[in-house]
Amino acid sequence: MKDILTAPFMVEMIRTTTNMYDHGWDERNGGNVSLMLDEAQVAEYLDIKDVLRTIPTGFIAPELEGKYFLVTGTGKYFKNIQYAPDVNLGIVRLVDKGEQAELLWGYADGGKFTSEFPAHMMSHVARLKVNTENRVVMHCHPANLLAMTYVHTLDEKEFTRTLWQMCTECIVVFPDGVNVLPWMLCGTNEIGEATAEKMRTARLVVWSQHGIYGAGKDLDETFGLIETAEKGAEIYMKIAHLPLVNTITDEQMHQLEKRFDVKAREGYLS
Ligand code: 2HA
Ligand code: ZN
Repeated sequence: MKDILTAPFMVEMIRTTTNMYDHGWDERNGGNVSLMLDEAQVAEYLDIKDVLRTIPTGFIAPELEGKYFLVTGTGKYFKNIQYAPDVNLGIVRLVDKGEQAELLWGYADGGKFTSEFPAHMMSHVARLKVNTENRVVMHCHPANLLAMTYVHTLDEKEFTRTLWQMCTECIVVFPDGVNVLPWMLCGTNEIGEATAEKMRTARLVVWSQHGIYGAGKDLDETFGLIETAEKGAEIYMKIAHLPLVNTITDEQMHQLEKRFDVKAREGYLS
């Protein structure tokens, strides 16, 4: 059996979460990431019949029965993942229609997966229906996106249009735009279901006064998605209090659609 700490998915997870911490997106125990793995991928490094513990999930997700996930641990700090991956991360397999998670590796201090596990798993279900290649759900607390939810309308079309106008790349990177949830209690099945519902139409979902969720096919792409939205929000927070003299017009947005072969969310451009 090969050493799991050398697995490309593990190396990438450690690098990405460290990078997220370095960006200031994951203070203390803020943020959580889940990466779907193939059984064959896992079996190269672990005896998949060797279940260390079984942990109830508190939700039902039959679509994810038998699926494997590498997930950050509850109460754990992204800052520490690189130094103790087996304490701060875990690999689980969902069984019993998703009601139980079998721990195959990690959470070595007796811990378990993130408190936002429902939002992650329900979002995986929603995104897999749109794109079978989706493997990653990522949550974090980038300061400018968060700040924006205090001073900008939470109307999804307006929020999206503002971000698109802040840097040329935004519409190219997230043509589906950004969906927005009002403040809700985190860690619950309710916010999980609401997030998943929003994930049906966009890969980015803002949690007002809390943070953001992103979904994508790999860690790099999902990180880049959030990074681009956060850059847009950063520009907005730099200019929102100043007189606006120039912007990117809808006509220019249409040029970007053509040039980069993307289609903006229906009805969002004039
Ligand atoms: O796990 O970010 O939303 C810490 C959080 C909860
Ligand atoms: Zn959070």
